[in-house]
Amino acid sequence: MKKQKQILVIGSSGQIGTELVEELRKIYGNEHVVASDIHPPVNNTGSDGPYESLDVLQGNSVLEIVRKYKVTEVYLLAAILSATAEQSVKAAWRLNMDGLFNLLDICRERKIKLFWPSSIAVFGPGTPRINTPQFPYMDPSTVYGISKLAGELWCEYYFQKFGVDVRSLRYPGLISYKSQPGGGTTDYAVHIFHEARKNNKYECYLAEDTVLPMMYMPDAVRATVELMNADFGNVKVRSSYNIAAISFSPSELVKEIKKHLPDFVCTYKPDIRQKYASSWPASIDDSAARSDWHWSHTYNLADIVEDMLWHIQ
Ligand code: NAD
Ligand code: AKB
Repeated sequence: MKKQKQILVIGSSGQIGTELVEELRKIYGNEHVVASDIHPPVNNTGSDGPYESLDVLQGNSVLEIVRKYKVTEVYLLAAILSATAEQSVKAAWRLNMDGLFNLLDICRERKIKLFWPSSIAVFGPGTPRINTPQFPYMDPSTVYGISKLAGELWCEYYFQKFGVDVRSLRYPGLISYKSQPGGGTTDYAVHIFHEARKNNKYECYLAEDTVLPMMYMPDAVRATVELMNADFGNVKVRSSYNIAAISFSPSELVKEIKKHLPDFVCTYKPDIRQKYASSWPASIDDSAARSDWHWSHTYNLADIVEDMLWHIQ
């Protein structure tokens, strides 16, 4: 008989955590998925199972929770995202790196499986922008991207040297309606729906032709669960997998929204986030994920817009 998983999600109150906890509890049962965050969940989400207030930078507290629940699998989501990180460079580096080290060491000691997300922010101005390969030249220009690239290398190191079963995805910009995004460059693609519904207008901080890779949250959550459940031998990339769904620009998104809300108006006033976005890929080659563990996305742009507008009333 397979051993029952005991899962710990760290950073569970955020954009991904809110939905990942929900999905993991559906699959494994509420009591087998412990949500944890330094901030309590919004709107009582996640209250259908155990929740622990936890600062990932306090290694001993993490270890205590791991022991208390006999954790076998951790999803480490606590991080500071690209735009916020640039305003608080040292704090971002500390959280994004020390948080990861705490978990890599605990997982090594206790033979725990670890999921740690990377990002398209690992790529930089010198990386090919179209169909960015799995292993291209990488020169991230944000502290967030640098921390993610360093994190990928540490994951690979802990796998090679200590056998830690750590798995990772380079998420593109994620679109969702259940919680607000946490301070990234791609957040416009969520805010725009709320503003469209509320005010029928939006001022976008990226230029209208800035194409970025994006994904709907249900696809991202499914990819995460599928990667974690893939056979050990099929997980051949131990830094982080490219995964992709769709790519679009703000003006293409606006065009799709206008099919539902014809009076919606979007204006453009690029700010510093334009610089980060311009250094990231426009599209991603995720053939390694597709062939190693059979990743494929479900939602295209029209599906996402329809579903987002339906849920945000
Ligand atoms: P988010 O900012 O919405 O959530 C992060 C959560 O971590 C927050 O709830 C926050 O309270 C919590 N947190 C912060 N400091 C903490 C600490 N010291 N201890 C415990 N918890 C703490 O971020 P998200 O969008 O859910 O992203 C989760 C992960 O996925 C991050 O590593 C991020 O870099 C990565 N990622 C996200 C996206 C995206 O578009 N959302 C894209 C690529 C990668
Ligand atoms: C951000 O914009 O910082 C995130 C990401 C792509 O990592 N959404």
